[in-house]
Amino acid sequence: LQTAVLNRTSFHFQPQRNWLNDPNAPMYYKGFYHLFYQNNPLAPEFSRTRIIWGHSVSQDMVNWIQLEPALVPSESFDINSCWSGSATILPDGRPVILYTGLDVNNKQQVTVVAEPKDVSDPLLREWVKPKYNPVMVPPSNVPFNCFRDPTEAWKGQDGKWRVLIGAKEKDTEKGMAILYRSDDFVQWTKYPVPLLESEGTGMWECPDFFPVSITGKEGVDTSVNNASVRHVLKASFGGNDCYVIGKYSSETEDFSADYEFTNTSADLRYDHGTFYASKAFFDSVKNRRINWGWVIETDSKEDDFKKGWAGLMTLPREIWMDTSGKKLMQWPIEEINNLRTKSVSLDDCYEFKTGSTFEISGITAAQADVEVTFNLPFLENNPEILDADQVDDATLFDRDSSVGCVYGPFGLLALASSDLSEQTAIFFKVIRRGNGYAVVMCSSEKRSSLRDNIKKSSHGAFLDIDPRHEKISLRCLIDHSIIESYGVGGKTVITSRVYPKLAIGEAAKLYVFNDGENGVIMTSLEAWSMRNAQINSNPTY
Ligand code: DQQ
Repeated sequence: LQTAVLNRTSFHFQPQRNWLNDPNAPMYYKGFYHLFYQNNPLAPEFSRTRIIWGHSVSQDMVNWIQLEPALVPSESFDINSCWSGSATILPDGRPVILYTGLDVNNKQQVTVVAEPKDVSDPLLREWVKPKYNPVMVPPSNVPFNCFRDPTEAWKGQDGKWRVLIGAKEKDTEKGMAILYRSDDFVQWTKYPVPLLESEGTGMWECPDFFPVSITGKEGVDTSVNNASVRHVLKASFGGNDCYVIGKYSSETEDFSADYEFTNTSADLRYDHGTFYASKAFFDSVKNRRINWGWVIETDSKEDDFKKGWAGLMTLPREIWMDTSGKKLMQWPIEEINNLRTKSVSLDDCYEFKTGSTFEISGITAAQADVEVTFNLPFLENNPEILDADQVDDATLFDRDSSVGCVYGPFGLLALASSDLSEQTAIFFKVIRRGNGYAVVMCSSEKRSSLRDNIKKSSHGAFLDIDPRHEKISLRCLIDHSIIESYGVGGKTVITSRVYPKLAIGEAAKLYVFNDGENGVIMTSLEAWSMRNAQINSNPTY
């Protein structure tokens, strides 16, 4: 039991107890950031019939105050659960929520509107469900239980509202985002063709659709559409949050994406680790777009009952377009840095010869933020070495294999015990590809815990950089049972859940390591102990 308690996080969003899944309807309103979430308030497991909307508010998205639940099953259209949805701020400043009700009719999925009871309350404590609900029911080409998760609505050039609903076609595995339009947010008409669809993905959960500026880092309001933006469509399927980028016109209702979803590792992903059902919003206070995802537990149901809680939110991540216009970048919002306290830094260059490990002491390694940069000695192309294409992903992402590696594995060992019998390795490998080099970034949970009944994955992805010209940098946010790793300024992100038995509290250690055949140079390292955030520690109900 003690170990389970020590696996609880200190600066990640979660309710005090019981179950959390998807983030819902993030928004800023009258001085407060609001975050709602899928919640079973009665047990640390998903409920098939009574999911509600938990609700918390914050002024910095770091410290949160829990409020009463915002939406609970109460009417014929949502009596079996209030599932995911989104908020839209209307032009007059009033927020409105669209969510998925599981209705009295065998849990058919319908779309429901909810409005604040009192718009002068900045905390938006009470929500009402007008009598005209539901406002959408599944169309005939979609199964009754594959029609859910309305996006935030946006306004087209003609002034009409648009919204997407995640769906799947009847009798096929074709996933789609169905478009609805409305003049008044009450009467919604289905547009004849989906905004996007892909064969073979299965149901699209929690779609998200928003513009991203191609001229800078600043975010834009969801209804903005002009020559300086491209649109991102995200869908959650196959256990991953995948996205495509393209050009959208509200006049023709055409979204031409650069490529299609394939339901393979070729799809662009927000995060290559444990991460699902994310939702973004435009923060008008700081003109940025921020995204949150749900991180499920990867221990057992029995462990969840021992802990008394299950499910986390990632840190809020700012997202923007990279300079190529083809990929998103992500980075924890700057407010997270306010939790940084005691620090250690190394500015000299250190060479890490093969087989070396070096402890970063002087910080609380179980609750830390660390940034490290590596430089590789001159790389000469050696055609004798295996090409990346000759090495399968399982080998590439394996912490204990250096097959085909010019450099690596090298990186950090987080939440490690002093004998290294427990360690989560966040590492890089450099391999030859054609006339150049490819870099992979991985997070290996393989040796993360001596405990059994825990899923221990090896997550990995290609980092699109040329190691001959760019440094390899890594930022890891370590919080007891979660490690969020950001490669090269946020080009690739991997989230891991781990449940150490020895590497807990003061016993947890942090190391830099190089197991590769060739030495690598660490050019900088800065690490901080992180303070506890106030996360929903107030409730009495
Ligand atoms: N979670 C919700 C659904 C959504 C799924 C139910 C995604 O609305 O499709 O809790 O995790």
